[in-house]
Amino acid sequence: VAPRALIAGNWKMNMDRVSSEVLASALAQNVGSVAVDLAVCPPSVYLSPVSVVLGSSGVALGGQDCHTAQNGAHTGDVSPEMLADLGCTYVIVGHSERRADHGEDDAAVRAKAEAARRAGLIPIVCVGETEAERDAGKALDVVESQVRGSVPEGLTGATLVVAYEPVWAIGTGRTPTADDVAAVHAHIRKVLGDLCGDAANVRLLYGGSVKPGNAKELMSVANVNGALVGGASLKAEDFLGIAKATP
Ligand code: G2H
Repeated sequence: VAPRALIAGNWKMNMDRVSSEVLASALAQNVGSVAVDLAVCPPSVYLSPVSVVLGSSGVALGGQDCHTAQNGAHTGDVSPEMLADLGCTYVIVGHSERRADHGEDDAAVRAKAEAARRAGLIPIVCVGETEAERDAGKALDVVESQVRGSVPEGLTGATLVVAYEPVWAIGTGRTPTADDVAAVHAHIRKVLGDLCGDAANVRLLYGGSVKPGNAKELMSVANVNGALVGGASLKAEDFLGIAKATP
């Protein structure tokens, strides 16, 4: 049996306080109409108001990044314990925008994933090849090396989510073919077999230009257990449309 799908919204650096609350409220009111798990990852400054609006609706909350330390002299950073304190269940680590903008390598991402577990959070570990790497026929090798370098050993389906996000598909409107996604996800599942006791239960999300119009095809691919959604997570109708298209 495949794990229950997770549709997670990565709001990135978008929204303001009021629009965050309006969006969260719409999701909280409609979560009962979808048969998948929903999560939203707002900017850290809006976690608290969004948490209040989500309440006990069942829509989960996540951070977009975390530091490795619990506290200390780290100006501007947020610890996983702080995210947990605000009611987060998840934290995204190693998003390609973090890897590119903040020089995070696999070792840094892995340390963040370990810190997330220390705080009781479920890390959503992101991996994905660049366009040049895909064109060179290296997509599977690159993704395998990112998974081996970024995913701590010993996690389980209950404590780990992995998101495959081809860098060239992020925010571009371009997506890989279903066959390409199937090949990468099958490979990630196989590699996780070396790292996790129950790799079959780890949710593998696809991310990169997921929209209501392509969700059915992408979410029906073998070994795809949900989506990490950026742009289309900013409108309740689109986000719920993706959730409804997910088996
Ligand atoms: C990929 C995705 C969300 P978008 O980064 O993580 O963003 O759906 O806008 O391509």
